Amino acid sequence: MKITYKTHFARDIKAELNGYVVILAGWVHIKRDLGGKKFLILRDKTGTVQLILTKGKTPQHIIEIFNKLTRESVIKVKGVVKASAKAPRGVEIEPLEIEVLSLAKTPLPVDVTGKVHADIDTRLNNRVLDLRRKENQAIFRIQDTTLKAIREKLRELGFIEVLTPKIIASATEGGAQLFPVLYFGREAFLAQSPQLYKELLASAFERVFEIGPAFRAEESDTPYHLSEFISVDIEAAFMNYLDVMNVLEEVIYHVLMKIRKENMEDLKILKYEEHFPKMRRPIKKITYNEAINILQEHKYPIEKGEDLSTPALRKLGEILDEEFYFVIDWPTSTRPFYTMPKRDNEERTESFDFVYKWLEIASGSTRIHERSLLEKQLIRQGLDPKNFEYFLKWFNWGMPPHAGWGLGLSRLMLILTGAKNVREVVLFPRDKKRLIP
Ligand code: AMO
Repeated sequence: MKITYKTHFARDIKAELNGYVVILAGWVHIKRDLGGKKFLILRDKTGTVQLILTKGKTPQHIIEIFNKLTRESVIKVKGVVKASAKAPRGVEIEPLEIEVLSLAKTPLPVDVTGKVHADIDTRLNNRVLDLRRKENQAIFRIQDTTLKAIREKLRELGFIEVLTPKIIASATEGGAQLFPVLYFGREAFLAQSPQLYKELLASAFERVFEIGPAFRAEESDTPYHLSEFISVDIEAAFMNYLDVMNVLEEVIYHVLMKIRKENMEDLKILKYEEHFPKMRRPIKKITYNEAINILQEHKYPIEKGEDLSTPALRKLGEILDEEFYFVIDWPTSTRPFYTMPKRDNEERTESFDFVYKWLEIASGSTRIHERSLLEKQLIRQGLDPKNFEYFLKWFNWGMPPHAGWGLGLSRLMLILTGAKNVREVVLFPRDKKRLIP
């Protein structure tokens, strides 16, 4: 497609184009003035290319524009491609015209070239500039491949993409982390998860998925929690928790393959290509009881019934020596009301967490599809079935057995990029302290 502002991207400029006139547009990445020769590194979404200005050869008005240019200014350049052994990538541009499209102020609040280190708060305060750094460009290209691969595999497996409301009437994942919303004088909440809607949709479409925001008023300030995150959710009728674990394995395996194929350069930019996750298939499954026994055998202080904290999972991951594993059959008391109890032991559920080394990436379960059992579980958790009537009533008219999972996209991105904090892999993260930018 022909556009007004450029004929080529930086990456397209190769020595073979020697002598051609091209038009480029982008940002002033670096300026270097050596007197007789002046260099400008121009950056666009594909990388950088060098412009060379030579005293006595380059027209004087172009040299004057160069002198006034500041870093991160936006320019359009018409110039001649020159093959040159001395230039980066063996090619440079001799400008014939430079048009300044937007002159940047000085000084810059963060360095885009990556030479000057800034802490994460400074970077997030200046996020739009920070996102121009090549590491961030790599992270969000990997995210793009990830989203594409997830959609591709789920569609191949017969799921359709749906979008559910984010302003809702009641809690699904426990009440404490709800964000209240004043909804025309009534009480409403931001959705913690699409849980109830995806279950209802499974009774209409059998297999659905959603990639959308989830909101949780997270008090805890950790590298793994945000108050708004993107949740990848599936729900499938006529599947149980074992089936949807298989779906998850297929999806994650496909994502890993796709990134290896399409984002090798990005993994190199992030110096992560050697540490990129490897999946042993089928993924190991251990029960919650086995996990507790293993931890106790290794003198880790934990009792049956307790949740597995991050330190407990760290220990477990070390002992198991697996990158990916499932912990299955969790105690009923640790799971939400909609989780199906096991047929032979109602103190345990048909549920799982999907863990990478020690980080929970996803969780899921078989769901209860019988109204009376659902009501019993609501009451058992201290909830009033009356408040869930808008959900429960649909169980009167043909709710199939179903199962599903929810996966935190930002946590998945940590293991796909090597980043250590979910704030690094979210464009504009939201946490207790941060509402802007
Ligand atoms: P759960 O509450 O375990 O399950 O959430 C699913 C996954 O979402 C991610 N996650 C978070 N990511 C970032 N910040 C947070 N505050 C945060 N909270 C959760 C985690 C987690 O594994 N409805 C069920 C899923 C299901 O059974 O289908 C649910 O929401 O990666």
